[in-house]
Amino acid sequence: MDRRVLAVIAVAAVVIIVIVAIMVMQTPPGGNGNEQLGGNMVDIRDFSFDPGTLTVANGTTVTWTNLDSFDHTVTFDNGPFISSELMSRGEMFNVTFDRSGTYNYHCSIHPSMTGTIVVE
Ligand SMILES: [Cu+2]
Repeated sequence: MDRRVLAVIAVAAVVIIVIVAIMVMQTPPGGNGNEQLGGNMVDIRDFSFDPGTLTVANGTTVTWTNLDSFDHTVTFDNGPFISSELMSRGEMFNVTFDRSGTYNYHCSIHPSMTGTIVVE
């Protein structure tokens, strides 16, 4: 009886260790995914795109969020991807990048606001 209990405890311990190991491996180094390679979020704030250049894997959906009190757009300089409508504060815009390349974009209201998505 005691040995069966010990066996159950041992199996449970192994399962927990495996789960923790998987969680640790899936956590990107550095924590906050916003500003590092591999993130997929661009904040729009203070009349700029942050990060200004975002590198993503092919197939990634990138989300822009307007944190400014002013309207902005995400408008591609050229290329196959659709541009956003006017984005008010708090609005989000998604684009799924399904082909490799470097895509420059800007805000159609404030052309000095520019950003780049690099799709690997
Ligand atoms: Cu703007």
